[in-house]
Amino acid sequence: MIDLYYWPTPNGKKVTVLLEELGLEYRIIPVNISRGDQFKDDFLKMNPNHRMPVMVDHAPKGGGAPVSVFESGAIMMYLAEKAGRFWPQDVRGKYEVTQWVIWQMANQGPKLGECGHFRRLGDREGDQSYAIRRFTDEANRLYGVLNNRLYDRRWLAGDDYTIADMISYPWTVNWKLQGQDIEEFTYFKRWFEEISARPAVQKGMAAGADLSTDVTKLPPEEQARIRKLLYNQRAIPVRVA
Ligand SMILES: N[C@@H](CCC(=O)N[C@@H](CS)C(=O)NCC(=O)O)C(=O)O
Repeated sequence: MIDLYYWPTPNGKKVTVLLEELGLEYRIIPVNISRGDQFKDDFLKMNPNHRMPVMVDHAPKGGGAPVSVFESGAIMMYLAEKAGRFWPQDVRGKYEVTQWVIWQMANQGPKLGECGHFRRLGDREGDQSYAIRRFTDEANRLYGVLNNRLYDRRWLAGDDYTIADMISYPWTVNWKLQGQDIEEFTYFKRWFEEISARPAVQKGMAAGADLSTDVTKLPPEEQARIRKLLYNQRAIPVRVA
């Protein structure tokens, strides 16, 4: 059985999409990041970076103690390798996919995350026009990278649908909120629509939908509490035994 420590955000949904595509049985353990579950001692033991998702496989290949993995990209590699699907293991195929998984983790996820952050912030922290322009342009550049890649191939790694596509998809669902126009990116749009139509993707994207709340509908004091918890985080002091 796979335990997935999860909250319904794009980084979590990458993993539920893959789990649904693989048809693996899994159990969602909610990590309410607006309540600070990511800072609890038991969670920090699994992920010192205090971020969800984390996966624990209680039946790893070869047996033995459960295997715990953090970072969505590493989790997806683990699951695809275990299942022997969506990540070829011959040297060319493997790195064709791996480079896009790393691209997503190092570029698309972090930059689109900042783009959303500054576009949502409003004027609470003063003038954000430079940051908004910087990250909206960066988002545009990244959609261009996908569009160019998909101009002459169906999927990011070529003919086959892989974890490279699954990991890059959830962050693109909010293209409008990231200040982008999907019509500018014909080849990306074709890929986006093809993935969106997959039943397993729809199921994975809906996982834990009952957990999420629309923060903008919460009372102002509650919104301020959540901002205080999530924004401007600094180092956690060492827990001395
Ligand atoms: N690179 C990490 C990023 C994970 C991440 O940023 N998770 C966010 C939610 S999308 C989180 O747990 N945030 C908690 C916080 O900001 O305190 C991954 O892909 O797993």
